[in-house]
Amino acid sequence: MTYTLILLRHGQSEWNEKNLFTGWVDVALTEKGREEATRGGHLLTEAGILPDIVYTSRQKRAIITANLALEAADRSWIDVKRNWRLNERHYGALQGKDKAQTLAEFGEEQFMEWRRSYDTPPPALEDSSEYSQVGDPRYADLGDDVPRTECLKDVLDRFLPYWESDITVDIRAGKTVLIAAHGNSLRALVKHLDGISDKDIAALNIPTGIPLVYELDEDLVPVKAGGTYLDADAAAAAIEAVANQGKH
Ligand code: DG2
Repeated sequence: MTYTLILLRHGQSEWNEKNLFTGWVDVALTEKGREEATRGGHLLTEAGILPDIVYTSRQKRAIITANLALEAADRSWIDVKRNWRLNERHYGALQGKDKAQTLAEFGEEQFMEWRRSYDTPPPALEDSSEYSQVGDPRYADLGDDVPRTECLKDVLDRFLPYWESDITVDIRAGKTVLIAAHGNSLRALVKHLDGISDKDIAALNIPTGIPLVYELDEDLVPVKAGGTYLDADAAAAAIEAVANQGKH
């Protein structure tokens, strides 16, 4: 008996296109991003892997990606659960900054430390910033605990309780679960699933809009480490592009 889990990073967002650090800023999908999401749904249909329940963050790039993919797969009717614990990593004071300019200003070592180190968060975002989520009614349940910055470890720490309390319950009930989320919230989950070390997770990148399917055994350990991208060739090229973001 195995379980099926589908991970889907949202399609290209307006700030992915502009090469800006996004984090908790709620940006829309581009037309290309919407097409990627729809294609993701078609890939699921072709593979015969149809979700029974969908989890998303509270950010519209993930929500709309899920809607478009499910519409393409004729599964718009399935139950949906949204939680801030699936949100993108809060990018702190980098939110809204250009990745290439940040690389040029601070150098590659600092840039990669902020982007990919496991436990070094970027500088905190000021509450007065236009890109702050302090006071946003969508996060009223967090009170003053809205993040001002996060490293990947922080994301894992806030994601895992929800994974245990909700998502794994649906998986163990035999439901095919779709998680539509973000580059770094999904990196945190993949680190947990595949037991990737704090050091090695720096090299893992997730492309937009291509479903990543995991078969999990009874202990929720992946049958195949790393899972399977439904379009492996497109995924390989897109992973390379994410890894090199900011460098050209
Ligand atoms: C990107 C990830 O998040 O950026 O916040 O800029 O998946 O929501 O577009 P997403 C962001 P990198 O960590 O890959 O630079």
